[in-house]
Amino acid sequence: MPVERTEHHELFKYYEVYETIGSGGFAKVKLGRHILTGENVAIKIMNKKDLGDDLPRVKVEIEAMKNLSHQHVCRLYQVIETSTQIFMVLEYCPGGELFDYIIAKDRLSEEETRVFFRQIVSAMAYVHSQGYAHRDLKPENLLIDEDHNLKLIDFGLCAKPKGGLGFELKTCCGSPAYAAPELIQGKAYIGSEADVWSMGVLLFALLCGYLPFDDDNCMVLYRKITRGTYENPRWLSPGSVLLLNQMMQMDPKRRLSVRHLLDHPWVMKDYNSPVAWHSRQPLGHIDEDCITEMAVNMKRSRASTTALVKEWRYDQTTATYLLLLSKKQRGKPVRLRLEPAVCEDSCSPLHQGLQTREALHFSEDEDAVIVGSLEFCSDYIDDCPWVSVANNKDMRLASPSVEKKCVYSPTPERGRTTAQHRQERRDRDHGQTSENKENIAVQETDVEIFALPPPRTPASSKKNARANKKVLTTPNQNANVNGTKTNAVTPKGGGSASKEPDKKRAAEFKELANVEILAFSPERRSRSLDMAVTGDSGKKKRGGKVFGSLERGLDKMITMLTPGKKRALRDGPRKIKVQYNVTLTSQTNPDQVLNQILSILPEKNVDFTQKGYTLKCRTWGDFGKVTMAFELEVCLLQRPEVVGIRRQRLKGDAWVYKHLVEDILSTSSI
Ligand code: 6BB
Repeated sequence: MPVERTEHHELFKYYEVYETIGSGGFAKVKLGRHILTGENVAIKIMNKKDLGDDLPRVKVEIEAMKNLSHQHVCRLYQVIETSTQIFMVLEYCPGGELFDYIIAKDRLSEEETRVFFRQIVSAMAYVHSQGYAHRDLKPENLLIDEDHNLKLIDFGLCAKPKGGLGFELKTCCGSPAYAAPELIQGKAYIGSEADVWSMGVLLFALLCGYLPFDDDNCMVLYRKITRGTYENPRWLSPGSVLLLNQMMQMDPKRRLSVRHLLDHPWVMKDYNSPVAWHSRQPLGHIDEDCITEMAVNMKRSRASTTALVKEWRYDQTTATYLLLLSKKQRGKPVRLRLEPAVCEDSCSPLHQGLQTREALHFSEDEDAVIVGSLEFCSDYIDDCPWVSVANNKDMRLASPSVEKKCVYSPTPERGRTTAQHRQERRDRDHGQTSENKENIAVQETDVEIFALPPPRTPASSKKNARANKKVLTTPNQNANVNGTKTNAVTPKGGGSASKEPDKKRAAEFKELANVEILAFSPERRSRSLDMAVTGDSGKKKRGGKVFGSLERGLDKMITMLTPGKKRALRDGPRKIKVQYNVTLTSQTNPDQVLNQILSILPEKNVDFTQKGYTLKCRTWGDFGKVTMAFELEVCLLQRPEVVGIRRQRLKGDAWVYKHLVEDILSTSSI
């Protein structure tokens, strides 16, 4: 999706744009930071030409999201439309997809499921109350925010029947595995009833870690759904079995309604209160503190500021108001960055010479990283509250891996060395302003979970932009066993708080560090794999044979290394803290783990490019289309001191990805 500089004018005026965190369909989602509030956002980027017939879907999504404001629905802040692009600026959910959370834990306990499920019921009751059916409910469409609360996303398939939700719909849409039988059969259906079926499938996935109806073959899958029979694994409580049965009723009229779910005994257990589904952020309400701050900043009267906000144009005014409100709700000061005196003119990406192609590159390559204005702000960097703060919690794909990159790429990119990272961190820490500290303090929770990116300084980034360019002009391409182009080991350089009882959940989230060790011990991984295939609890044992063959593989890999490659590996993998998308190994040698994975990928028909310890993996479909894209990064964990593998799905079916990655990691015998 190469994008012209001019097309991003509006975006860069208000946001710093970081790396891609996912893509699907015709959208790419990038991390961003709203310059005026300093708040993180997710930016969904769509190219109108690529959208083609899907353009109406985007319009539907935008219209729906403008009308929805709820604690468990992802908030839309701003829409920027150019002649070729549409940008949706959305609420930031650093916890990623519920899907990844489930697979990281294998499955959730009934208690944890209940916490999430109550939030899902709350969101759906609200969405239905506004006359919408979502029609694409699945764990990939529920994101986890920084307080570990769920946020519903992707309203592209939603419907708002003119006569109300009681009116029938005809379009069959959504993901087949979650689709109600009446949809599959092409019958007219009631949107809210179909949503309840999907919620039943979702509940099953939470409690079991796999789907009730699943098959690679679509027709077989449809038959399973229309038969409506699934197996209840032995660990389900009688209460769970009953609820699932009531939700996955073939006859939509006999299915539970969301209204009945609100105070269902299973849902109420341990809470003794029905689900609170009313919006805590109703659309009409205007917050006076936010208005005051905006009025001061804009040098306008409060009355005219209020009038401007009330237009709800989903422009910079709406975004600033909503993000300020979000700050307030999270206990942060209701403050905007001073402009223009301190650094608007000097630090705004718009004014920072970002016009250079190099600085602005968006590309097909997921790696292309745009880091707002940082490198162009040398004189002001310590004074700009948001510029030097590395509070973007999920920057894993950004600078550290870029520096190690050595793939053929049409895009110029920047890179730095580990030593520079360290120096930059020292510089950053030294020059931190009080506002920086405030920003860091409130994000401590995340620091526990997500690795922070090393900050950038203008000088170092520029220097390395040049250095990295050189690397990119001398790619080292090899062919893998599939005959596809693959880069072998050639790294370069250094290697709204919810009122549901969520405090407890946030603490649990932090404790994931411990849970993970259990969840991803080799035994557990193979159990999960077996479970997915056979439905039993799996007791697969590993023999010494696998280890022997791996050692042979490793030997082969080491022999293949050129001095340059060895140097690259010497700089080592990233050190990160345990997060739930990290699989722990029992090994302490990252190179060994890397080589084990490298030797397995071709066997699994996975094409990859390597950047240091990060493997960017792809699978291809019949028509030369990428069916799946994901990353595997070998990293060092601190507690316990073992090698971990960070996984990140970028594209493709979530469950197919789960099976494939489990397969790779268990075959690698790590
Ligand atoms: C969104 C988001 C909001 O992402 C690929 C698709 C909001 C994503 C996020 C994250 C991880 C880290 C930091 C932020 C609205 N629509 C779509 C959105 C879709 C991608 C999610 C990840 N998988 N925050 N984040 F997901």
